[in-house]
Amino acid sequence: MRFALLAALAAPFLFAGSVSAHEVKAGTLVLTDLWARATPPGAVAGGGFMTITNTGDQPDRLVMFASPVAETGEVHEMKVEDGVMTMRPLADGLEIPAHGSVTLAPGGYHIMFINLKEPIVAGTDVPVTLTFENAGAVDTVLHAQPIGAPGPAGGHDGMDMGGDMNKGHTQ
Ligand SMILES: [Cu+2]
Repeated sequence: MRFALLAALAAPFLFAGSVSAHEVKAGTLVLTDLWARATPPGAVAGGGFMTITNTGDQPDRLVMFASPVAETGEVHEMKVEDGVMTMRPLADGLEIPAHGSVTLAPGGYHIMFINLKEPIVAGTDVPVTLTFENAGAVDTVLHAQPIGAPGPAGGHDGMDMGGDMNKGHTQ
């Protein structure tokens, strides 16, 4: 009986495994909706996304990203220039304004896994380290969503972005 009761209690948490279930606090920052997009076998790059809210009076910056599943990581901006979707590393990092929030999402800001050592598999948690100028290094996980998933912030450019990512980072 006790086991059955525990199972019943646990079930809602198990099924609440959505991307918003997990929240990370670091200094004045709160990280939510932490997710990554699954990659097909052989893909060299992948994208990670989240919302970062700054409750403090000082701006902070996401300056570095690393993960054991990739050789390197970069903080990227994606936008349309002259009708072409391009992306580039943010040399000074990504600013999180004081009392503001920034959402990393497909088609916009993202963290980029470069030279993946293994595919990102949907349903798994991908370990990452995010380094902020003020809040310091934050170790957490991204919940991997299916290939092409638009994620919690929407977007319909899933497959296009995957193609661009591969082109952008293949020598
Ligand atoms: Cu990128």
